[in-house]
Amino acid sequence: MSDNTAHGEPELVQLLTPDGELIDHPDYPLEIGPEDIRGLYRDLVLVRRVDTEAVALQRQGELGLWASLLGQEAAQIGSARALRPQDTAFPSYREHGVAWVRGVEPKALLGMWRGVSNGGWDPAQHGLQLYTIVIGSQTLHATGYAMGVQRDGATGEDGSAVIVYFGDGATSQGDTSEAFNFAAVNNAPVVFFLQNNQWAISEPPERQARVPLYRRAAGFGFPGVRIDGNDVFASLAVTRKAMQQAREGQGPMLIEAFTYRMGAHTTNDDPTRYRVAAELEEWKAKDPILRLRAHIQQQGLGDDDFFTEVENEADRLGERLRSECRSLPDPDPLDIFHEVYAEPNTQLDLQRAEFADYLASFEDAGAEGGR
Ligand SMILES: Cc1ncc(C[n+]2csc(CCOP(=O)(O)OP(=O)(O)O)c2C)c(N)n1
Ligand SMILES: [Mg+2]
Repeated sequence: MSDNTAHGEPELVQLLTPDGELIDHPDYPLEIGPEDIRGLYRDLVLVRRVDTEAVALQRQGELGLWASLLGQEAAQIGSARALRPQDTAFPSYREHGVAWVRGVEPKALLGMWRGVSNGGWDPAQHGLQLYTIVIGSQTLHATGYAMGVQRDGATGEDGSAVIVYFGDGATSQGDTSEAFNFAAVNNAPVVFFLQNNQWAISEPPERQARVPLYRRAAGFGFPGVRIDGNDVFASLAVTRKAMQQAREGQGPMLIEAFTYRMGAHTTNDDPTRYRVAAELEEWKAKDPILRLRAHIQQQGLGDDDFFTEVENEADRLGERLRSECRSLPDPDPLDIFHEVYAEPNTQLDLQRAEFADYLASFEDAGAEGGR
């Protein structure tokens, strides 16, 4: 496959057009039945609802912050549905769709963004590591982990592989380049899943790279491909193949999912300060949910009852999340000390005691009738 079309534009693997039409791709066959297609639609709709509710909860003061995945549902759901239970995923902080597929309860995500938990789920149980805010750092964690998987002899046709999610902005971090190189020279079973959502807060990709990001893999000696990130089928089929190749000892691959962050960077951000409304309108026409809905309707894979049931399920989910979020218990302030080391140690004991005294000083002040 050549790197360029005749017009010099990068190729984009697309299996599902914005109109809902299915296109065959010689390298990435889509092996999926009607039940799974309906399942993908349900995932997309429910995850968008989790996101919408979370943004609203933040606006009502119930969450400290939220990073919206609006627009990136297909990239996340497709790639995560390509994983096997024994695979391990390393997320950034916007991977609510991946968490959903890996069986993490949305209320665990809400707990983290509400500030009442330090993570929220057991990484080993879900095959999903905790969210990482330090941009790009998880690419190194994933590569090291993949090298461990390789050394444990856990790869092979029925074995496991690793996937790491990161953003366009993360490609400007040294960590990401180091991870690419380590993965390449060690032939590590890791898939680099880059969601190019066109923005790193207020920085567009043109200010971060002179070449399309997927081509960077070639310089490190492994394949890179750009996919339509709003196409859940492309995300599924390409990730499946990349994970299988990684398991079978063919080393890393970079998948650049070309998508768009339709919301703000986080609830603290106002994107109208740095991007024009027309851009959003252009991407709305490529909405990942609308195109799968169109496909299902055109192919007669689901009737009105199906769509109504998914909508009703989303309503029930929203209602449940609102009440679960409001009733999340506040942790004991000293709990944080339990989460640092597996074994106790003197330094930490001293710090805990000092912090306990500090907290008690407020109670004393209150008892003395102070402020
Ligand atoms: C090492 C580091 N530097 C800077 C930041 C501040 N920061 C938070 S998000 C962000 C942009 C990340 O953009 P991108 O990788 O495209 O991910 P996106 O938010 O678009 O999903 C930056 C610079 C950080 N969290 N970590
Ligand atoms: Mg980005």
